[in-house]
Amino acid sequence: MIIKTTNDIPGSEITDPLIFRQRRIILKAMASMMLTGGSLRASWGDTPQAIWNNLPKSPLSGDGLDLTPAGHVKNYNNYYELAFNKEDPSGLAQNLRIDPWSVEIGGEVEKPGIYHLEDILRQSALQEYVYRFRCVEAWSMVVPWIGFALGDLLQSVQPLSTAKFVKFTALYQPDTMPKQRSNTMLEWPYVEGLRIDEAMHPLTILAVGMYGDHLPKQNGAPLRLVVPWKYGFKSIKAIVKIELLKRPPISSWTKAAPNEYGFYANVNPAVPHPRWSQNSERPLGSGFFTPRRQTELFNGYGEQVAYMYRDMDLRHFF
Ligand SMILES: Nc1nc2c(c(=O)[nH]1)N[C@H]1C(S)=C(S)[C@@H](COP(=O)(O)O)O[C@H]1N2
Ligand SMILES: [Mo]
Repeated sequence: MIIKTTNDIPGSEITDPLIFRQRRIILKAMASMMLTGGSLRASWGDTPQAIWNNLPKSPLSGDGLDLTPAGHVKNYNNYYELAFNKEDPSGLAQNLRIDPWSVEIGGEVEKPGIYHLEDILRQSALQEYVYRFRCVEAWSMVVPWIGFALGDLLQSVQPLSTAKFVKFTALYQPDTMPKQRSNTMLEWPYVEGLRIDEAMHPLTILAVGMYGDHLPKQNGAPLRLVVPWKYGFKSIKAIVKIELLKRPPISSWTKAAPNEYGFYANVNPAVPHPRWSQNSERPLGSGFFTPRRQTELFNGYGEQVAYMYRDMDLRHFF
């Protein structure tokens, strides 16, 4: 797969016509909102519902995947800033303040800055991406995310040749996040990282929605990472900062338990977690008698991503 890395190709030349058309729809809607909405600055949260319902489906979406019922995805969450239990974040997350939202982008880039989410969205080609998602705890789901390629955002700030890794930092808001307030569970804020080629890979997206609507707060609103071939903890929620770095960042989970949660965290059924097998998984919403699903290497995305790891020993690189 060829990944464009040059900065000198104008966006219009590399943008597929469908995406271009859809970008115009959003621009038009944003413009009319600013004229009629009464507020001077359109907030990203005001994006009309019609836009979310009619997005083009990314060709990267898996064929014939059975979507996990939305209710399961919205009510069974890992959000350790909020709670240890998976049933609690859907309620607790409603206290988070997420609008207005901006993302600080810096480090080894030509154009560092603080970017408002509405400006990021205005220049982004939103699409629906249907991906499998596999938590390291051996449950899994299939989610129709709405988002855009992280690589497009990174290209727009013009990475320097010294940018080898990307560090992501999540929201720190202790007055609304109980585990940050009590300073327990992990070191806060939540931090994750990718190698630059992983971050630029077309499968890697920033999601702002799912199931034809805005992202629920408990699923990482307003902006979260989705890296479908890696264990779920890499897909950091509520991103406030993106830094391009020369050296690998240390993620929160690696810091907490380096022998259990490595930097790469590529899904691999042959490498057990020290405390459980990764050989199979429980699809969310499946009945008691439904057989577990066999976990796939790179969560089934090997054809697209295996080339990035061809020099690594797959038995040990977790
Ligand atoms: N900020 C933040 N991001 C996070 C987490 C978290 O605790 N905090 N949990 C991770 C884990 S372990 C998983 S499996 C997924 C769960 O995403 P979901 O709740 O949307 O299913 O979010 C990931 N991103
Ligand atoms: Mo997870």
